[in-house]
Amino acid sequence: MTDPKNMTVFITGASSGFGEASARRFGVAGSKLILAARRTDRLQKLKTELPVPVHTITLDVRDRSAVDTAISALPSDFSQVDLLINNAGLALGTEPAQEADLENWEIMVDTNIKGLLYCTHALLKDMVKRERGHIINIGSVAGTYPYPGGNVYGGTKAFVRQFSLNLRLDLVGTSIRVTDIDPGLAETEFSLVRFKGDAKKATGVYTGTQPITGEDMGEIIFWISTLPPHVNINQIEVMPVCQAGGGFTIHRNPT
Ligand code: NDP
Ligand code: 8X3
Repeated sequence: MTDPKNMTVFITGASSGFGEASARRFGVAGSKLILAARRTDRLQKLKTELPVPVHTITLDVRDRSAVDTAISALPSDFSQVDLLINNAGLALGTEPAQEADLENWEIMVDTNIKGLLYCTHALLKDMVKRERGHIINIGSVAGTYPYPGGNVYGGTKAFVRQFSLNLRLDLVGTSIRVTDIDPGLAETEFSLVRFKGDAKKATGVYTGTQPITGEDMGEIIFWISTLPPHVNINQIEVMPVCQAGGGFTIHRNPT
């Protein structure tokens, strides 16, 4: 087992949902934590609740120079990152493409794709140099199964999956591990963000279901990263029992 007590874990999007739950899971296990997100107050509060050394970074992962600066300015006792959890991400809207807001598309691309790349690029070289590291990318089932209105969000998550597999290939011959996790329906602040604060619409997504929780994801991420160092989980798809992969849609003309 990879000992969590000897790990420095960098989590993007640690202010809620999967990221926050992962911080709590690794915190209980004794890992040193670097927690990044835009909402400083959330990170500060979380820090006070965790029993381990925590370095917080107010960071918008879309800002390439801010990512580079934050990583090069890590305090020396946090500078050797063993696990990067590229979790910061979002969906905006469910409109069909022909009605979608281009601004929403750009934000999703900039966050889910470019933000993930900036963080990866900033940390990867040092991991390779130290022959120690693991990058866990949070994709989505939306990257595999199309659904109405999933257009660009699904596209960004397909990128995450394929980039992870390609990254893994480039890193063969090093000790660095790469994992893509593709969750399905999970109740976090995800839908509230997607529907721009419309709580009724967001709650409706989960009505009558038992979705995955942040804690479920924290446990899965913790398991993957604490397996023996020679074991790499390449990709994992997780759905709640109430969900399954989609089928085809056929539009029929009235007869
Ligand atoms: P939440 O909305 O609860 O959490 C998203 C996190 O991402 C927040 O901490 C938010 O922090 C952070 N974030 C968003 N934009 C940025 C940014 N530009 N810079 C830095 N941080 C940012 O949702 P989840 O926990 O569910 O989402 C986590 C990941 O899981 C996302 O990548 C999402 O796409 C993916 N996912 C979610 C599923 C779900 O159904 N919930 C299913 C499959 C995948 P802040 O706003 O403070 O910056
Ligand atoms: C989130 C899963 O199906 O709501 O990535 O898009 S879904």
